[in-house]
Amino acid sequence: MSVNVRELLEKKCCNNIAACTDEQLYYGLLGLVKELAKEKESSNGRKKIYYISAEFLIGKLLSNNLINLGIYDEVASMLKQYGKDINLIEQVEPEPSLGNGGLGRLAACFLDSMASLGLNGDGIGLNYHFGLFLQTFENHMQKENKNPWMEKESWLTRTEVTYPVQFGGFTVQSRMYDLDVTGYDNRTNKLHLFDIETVDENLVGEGINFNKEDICKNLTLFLYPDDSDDAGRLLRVYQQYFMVSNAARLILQECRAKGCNLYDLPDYAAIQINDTHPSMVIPELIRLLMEQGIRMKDAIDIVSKTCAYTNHTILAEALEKWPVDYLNKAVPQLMPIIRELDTIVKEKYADKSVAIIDENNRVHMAHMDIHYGYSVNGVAYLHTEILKKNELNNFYKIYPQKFNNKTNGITFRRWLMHCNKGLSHYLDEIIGAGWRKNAEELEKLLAYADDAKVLQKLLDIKQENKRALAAYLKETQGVEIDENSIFDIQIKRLHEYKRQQMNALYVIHKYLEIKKGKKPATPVTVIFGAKAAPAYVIAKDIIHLILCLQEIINKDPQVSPYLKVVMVENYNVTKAEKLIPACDISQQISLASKEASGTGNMKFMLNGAVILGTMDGANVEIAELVGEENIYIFGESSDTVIEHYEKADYVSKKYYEEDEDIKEAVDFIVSDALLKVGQKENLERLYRELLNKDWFMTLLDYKDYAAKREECYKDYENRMVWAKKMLVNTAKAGFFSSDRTIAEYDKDIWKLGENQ
Ligand code: 26V
Repeated sequence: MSVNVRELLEKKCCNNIAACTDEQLYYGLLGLVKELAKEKESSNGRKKIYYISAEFLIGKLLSNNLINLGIYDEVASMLKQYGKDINLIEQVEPEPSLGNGGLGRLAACFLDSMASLGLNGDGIGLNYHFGLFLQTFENHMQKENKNPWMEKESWLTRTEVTYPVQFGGFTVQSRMYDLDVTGYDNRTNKLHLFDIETVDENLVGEGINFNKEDICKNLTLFLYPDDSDDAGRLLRVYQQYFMVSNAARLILQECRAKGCNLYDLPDYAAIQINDTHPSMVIPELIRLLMEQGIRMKDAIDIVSKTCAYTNHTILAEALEKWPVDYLNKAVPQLMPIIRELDTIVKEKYADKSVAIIDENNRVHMAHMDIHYGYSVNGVAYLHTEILKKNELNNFYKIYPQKFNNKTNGITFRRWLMHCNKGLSHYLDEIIGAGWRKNAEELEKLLAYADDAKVLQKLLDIKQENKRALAAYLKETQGVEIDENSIFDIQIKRLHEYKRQQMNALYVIHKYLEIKKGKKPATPVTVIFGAKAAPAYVIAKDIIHLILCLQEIINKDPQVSPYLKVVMVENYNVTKAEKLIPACDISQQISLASKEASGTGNMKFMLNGAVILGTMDGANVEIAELVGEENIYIFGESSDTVIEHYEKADYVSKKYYEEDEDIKEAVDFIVSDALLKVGQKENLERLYRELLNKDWFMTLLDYKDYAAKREECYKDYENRMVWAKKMLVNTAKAGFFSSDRTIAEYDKDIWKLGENQ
């Protein structure tokens, strides 16, 4: 890079870097990055991909941008000369938590890969003033607080793009804000976030409560507002329409400017609908095309060749179905179009399961996407197969050619180069830096699988990362953990299907075992990080259980030298970046068939952690790649699980009654020891849930899980054998680069190359 970053930064920092505070330097660097990013903007390419998503969980941007612009090392060492530490400067940046979990983080990784591959592709979403709630723990319970991230000066750039957006009975005026998406040694794309100027942050009262009805003041206030009541759900409809109406207008405007006559829209734009949240873009585009004088039939045809849909879950409760009443109230102009789309489907197909509007007057958003989009993709091999064979089988029979798989991926810029500099530099040393551009080159590492020196170095790097995590947890949460213990980690959203409760049952078992005198060869630190949706009662009960266990176990002098439990407060992208490189064992223990893909699993393997997991989501592909000696697989298969659901023959109580260990662990939830620190109501509810329902079959897999976990711990004792597993995991992670995923999306779905 030829720019003189020192000069540029000095210009932004009054010529005196040494005298600047970390805060001043952060803002100086922010300005510098914006300037450099601008030079790489490009108007190349007729066709553009528009990735519309209600969530972009981008995380902090400074380091990522410096890495992608190729000046991270230069900036870090220059600052060091002035006695400044880039790590401290990074801490000044607030994290934009504009997503819930996997889906939002995937969208952020995809934007990074599009720009890094030089694809003409922008993201479109909403400019939430408060991201996913900030989590604190009080009395061993989760508390939600607002999570601001915007500052007067930020990565956002206000644009002059603004549209009137009409709702039933009133209109709002939008404004577009842009974030630069810097590609790794490549072009700069944009993330367009729409907002309104009338948002009132003072609407927020205690915690995250606010008046859900005042749309002009609350429209872009919160990410994914609580939808446990009608007002919350309706607000989501307003948000979704606002997002897609702006998106549709922007897309049409950009295409027209490039000479598109609207009939040839598919030659200028591909629109990826990320889950069903942006689905209303289909009727909205049809409506806007008709406003331009295009006949409905033609408008439908144009839009059907432009939009493609990605499914991220098979959980029925997560597949959006909006009541017609809601849509009539919020977006009455769309209902005639949706009705017509539904009529066309009903005239063609008698099968009620493929209708858009069902007998209860609910609009199935995914059904609209599948009928009126040209591609439907799942996010891992197993997931796509389940969609085809089970969940969406009736659609697959109609449109087999639309269905395709795109196994998820992660950006190695953030999830290795940024978060694990020790490993990154060592990889450069032994296999060269080619992996930074071509992830498959990580396979070169396999040549060192039996090289004791390399294996020892991998262990040393891991140890260093564990030390750094221990120091961070001490500083931020005041907990002390043993850096020489096994770091056994489960970090992800809290959901029963992900089965944090199964992990907790094992912790109970281990605790009771140690109390009885059976000590592990190496101490174990079990780390959790998870936010529960504010209205998800059982998920919050599981957090309560884990926090109570943390209290009891860590304070028990007999046990705590051998077992510790840590629930990381406010788990987010920044914390993931510290936890993942320090992990020995990664828990990926969802009930088979339920986790569409998972992307944490990929981040962990890349950083040399070994997975303990079920044959679910992308674990299936990971297992295939690393081989059975480098992953710990347990539990029933997805076929068996699906059969249990079909026959409704799973009875958790049977497992409880027939197994002493299970009974002992489950009973402990309502034992005197726990009731002394925890809340009776929460613990008893969770106990009853496990015994009488256990919808995600925790007890079905528990025994196999506990046995595999023991095997894992035993194998860890032979450190060289373990290090080889670490090496193979890193070496085989290349397939899970989001550059590969995005190249596949482009080749099979977007086809930008053919349309330039
Ligand atoms: C949404 C909801 C909303 C209502 C309450 C329950 C519930 C449960 C799950 C969801 C799923 C949201 C969509 C999502 O984040 N899916 C994740 O997408 C990732 C990227 O494709 C994938 O790796 C994860 O397996 C999948 O869960």
